[in-house]
Amino acid sequence: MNKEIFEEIQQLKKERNAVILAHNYQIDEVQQIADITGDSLELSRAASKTNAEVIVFAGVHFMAENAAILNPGRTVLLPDLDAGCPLADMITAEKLREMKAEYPEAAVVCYVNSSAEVKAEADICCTSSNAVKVVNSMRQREIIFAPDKNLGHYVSSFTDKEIILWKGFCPIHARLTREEVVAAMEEHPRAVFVAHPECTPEVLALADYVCSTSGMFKYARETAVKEIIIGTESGMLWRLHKENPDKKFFVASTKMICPNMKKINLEKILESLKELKYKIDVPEEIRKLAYQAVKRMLDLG
Ligand code: CIZ
Repeated sequence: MNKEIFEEIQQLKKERNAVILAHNYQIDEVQQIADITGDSLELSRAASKTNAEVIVFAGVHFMAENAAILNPGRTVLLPDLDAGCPLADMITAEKLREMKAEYPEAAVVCYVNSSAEVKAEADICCTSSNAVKVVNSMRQREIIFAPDKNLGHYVSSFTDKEIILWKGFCPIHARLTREEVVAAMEEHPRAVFVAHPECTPEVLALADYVCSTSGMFKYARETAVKEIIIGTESGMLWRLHKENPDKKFFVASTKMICPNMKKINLEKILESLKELKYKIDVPEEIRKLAYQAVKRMLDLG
C-alpha cells in the first residue's frame, strides 16, 4: 500500500471525524484501510454506533444510500458517483407501483440492493441473510419479491407463500455457470462449494451451503472443512484468507469480478475526504418511508 496516501487518509479521517466503511467486495487496499468491513447492512448499522460525523462508504450507490437512510444528520460520502449497481437499476419506484396495482393483496419484500425510492414503496426490506425469515414473517399470502429473481426463487423453496418475482438479477452472480462449478469441484475434490443466493438456481443446486457474504465469513470461521470454493464476487478472498490462514479458498469462476465495486481506490477515498465528495442525500420524505421498511426488517432481529 502507498504509505503516503495511507497516512494522509488517516490524518484527514481524524480531522473530519470520519469513519471508512468498505464492502466485502472492495479491492484489498480499500478493505485494508477501512475501519469496518462487512455487508451493506452490517456496515450501515455499525456506522450508526460510532460518533463519526462523516461516513465514507466504499461500496456502490445503493449502499451509501442505505447508510444515509439509517444515519440522518451525518454526511455520507461515496468516493465515486459512477459506482452503481445494475441489479438495483433493474427496478424503479414507478414500475413497482404498477406491479403493486396488479397485485393489490400482495406485500412487497424488497432486497436491500435497491434505491431509496424503491424501498420507500416496500412493506419491508430483506438482505440475503434474512430473506426467508422476512418473507415468512408477512401475514399476506402473496409476496412481490423484488428485484432479485434468483434470491426470490431460492426463498420460494422455504415458504408456502406465493412469490411473485421481479425479473432482476445480478449480472456478476448470473455469470457463474454450472459447468464452471463442476470444473472447480473436480479440480478441488476435497472442497465444499458455498454459493451466494444471487446465483442461478442451476448453480445453487450444486451448492453444499447457500448464504450471504456475512454467512460465508461465519461458515469459514466455524467449519472444520479446510478447502472452500466460493460462488460470489472475488473481493471476498482477501478477508477470507486473512481471517483463516489455515484454510484454502478458491473462486468458482475468475469472471466473478464486479467492475462497479472496483471503482473505488485509495486516491478516490483521499479526494473524497479532502473535498467532502460525493455527498449522498436522500430526500427526507423518501428517507422516512424507506427507513420504515428497513426498520421493520431490523425489528425482526
Ligand atoms: O448486502 C450486501 O452487502 C450484498 C450485496 C450481498 C451480501 O450477501 O452481503
